[in-house]
Amino acid sequence: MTIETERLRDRVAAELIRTRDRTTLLTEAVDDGDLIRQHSPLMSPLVWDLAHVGNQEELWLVRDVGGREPVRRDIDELYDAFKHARRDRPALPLLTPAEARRYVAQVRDKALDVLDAARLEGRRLTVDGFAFGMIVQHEQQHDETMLATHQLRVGAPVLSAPPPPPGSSVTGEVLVPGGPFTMGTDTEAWALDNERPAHVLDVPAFHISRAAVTNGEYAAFIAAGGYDDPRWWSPAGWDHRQAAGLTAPLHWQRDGDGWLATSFGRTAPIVEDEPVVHVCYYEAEAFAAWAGKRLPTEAEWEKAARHDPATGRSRRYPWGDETPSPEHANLGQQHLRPAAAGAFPAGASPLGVHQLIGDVWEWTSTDFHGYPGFAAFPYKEYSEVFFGPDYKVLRGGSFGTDRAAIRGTFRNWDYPIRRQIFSGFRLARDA
Ligand code: AVJ
Ligand code: FE
Repeated sequence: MTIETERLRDRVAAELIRTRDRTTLLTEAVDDGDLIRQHSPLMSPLVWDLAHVGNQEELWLVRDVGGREPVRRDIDELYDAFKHARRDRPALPLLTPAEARRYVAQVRDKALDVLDAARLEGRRLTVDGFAFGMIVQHEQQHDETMLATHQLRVGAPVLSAPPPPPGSSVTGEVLVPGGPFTMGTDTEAWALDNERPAHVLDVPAFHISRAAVTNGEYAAFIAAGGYDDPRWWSPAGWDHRQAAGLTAPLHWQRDGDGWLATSFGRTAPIVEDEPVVHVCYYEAEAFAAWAGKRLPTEAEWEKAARHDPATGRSRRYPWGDETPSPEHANLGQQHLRPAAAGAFPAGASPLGVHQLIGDVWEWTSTDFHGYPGFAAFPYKEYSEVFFGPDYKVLRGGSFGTDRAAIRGTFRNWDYPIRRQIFSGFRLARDA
C-alpha cells in the first residue's frame, strides 16, 4: 500500500464524514413533522432526501464497489428518483425519520468498511476513488437541495450563519479575448460524465460583467416596468411570466417603494449590492434584454472562469488550481446568503471577473447537451437523459454548494422556469 493510496483513503473518509455532518445539521435542525412534511410540491420531504442519499450510497459503494450484501433490499424503488416525481413522494410508505437515520448510519458503516478494503491503486484508484467522490458529491447536491427546501419552509428560523464578508466596488465588464480555449476536462478526478471530455473551442471575443446582477439593479428593472413589457421577454418567457403571474424574484415582497426579501425565515429589506437570487431563466433573459445585453453562453462562462490569457491554459478555478478555501469563494453554507460584489478578491479570475464560483448559480443561455465524445458514466440517468432543449445550464455554484461539488468545469442544469434554487446571473455582450 503506497503512502499516496493511504492519503487518498483518508481524504475520501474525511470528505464522507464532513458531508454527513452537513446532512445531519440540515435534518436535525427541524422536528420530525418538518422532516415528513412537504414544504413545496417542487421539493421532496427532507426525510426522502435523507434516505435517498443512503440508498445511493448503498447501491454504489456497498453493493457495487464492495460487492456486499444489501442493507435493505426492499426500499430501492421508493428512493429511485425516476420512479416517483417529487410531488408524489410524501404519499409513499417512506422510512420514518428514526428509521432513515438508522438506515443511513448502517450504510455508512459498511461503506467505510468497503473503503478500508478497497484497493485504491492503478485503475482501481480511478474507478473506486471516483465512485466515492461521486457519492460525496451526490450527498452534497442533496444537501443543497435540502437547503433550498429549508428556504421554502414556513416558520421560525432554524438555521443561522455569520454574514458574508463585505463587498468592494466591483462594477463594469471585462473583455475576454477571442481564440482557442479548452473546455471540459480529462484530468479532474471527481469530474462527472457531463464535464468530459476536454475539447478545444474557438470562442470569439466577448464582454462579461465582473459581478453578478445585484438586487439594486434588479429592483431598477422592476421599477422600469420590466415585468410588464413583452419587448424584453422571449415568447416562452412572456407566456410563463403571464401564466405564473411573476412580478418579482421568489421570496420578495413590496414594502412601500422598496422591497423586503425573506431568507430562511427572516424578512429584511433587500441588500442593494448583493446578487439577486431566486430568479428563473426567463427573468434573467428579460433583465439582460432590458439592459441591452444578453446572458453568457456556457462556453463563454467557462472561458471567463478558466482561461488564463498569459499561458492559454485552462485552470481548475478562476484563481488557479488550488482547492477552494474561504478566501476564494462563498460556498458550503458558511453564510446563508450570497455576498456583495467584490467580497472575494482572492477568488477573481486573471482578467478580474469576480465570484464566478460561489454566491449564486449563474444561468447561461445554453441548453444542456453532451460535449463532443460524451460517454455516459456510470449510467445514462446521471446526465444523458436530461440532454436536450428542456434544460438550461447553470454554472459556478451558490453559497449552498459545497467545495467538493463545484469546479470550473462543473455543470448544473434545470428547467428555465425554476427559481427555488439559488439562481442568479451575470451579463455578457458581443465584442
Ligand atoms: C445536477 C443538481 C441537477 O439534483 O437533480 C442528485 C443532481 N442527481 N441526484 C439533481 C442529482 C441525482 C441533480 N442536479
Ligand atoms: Fe439523487
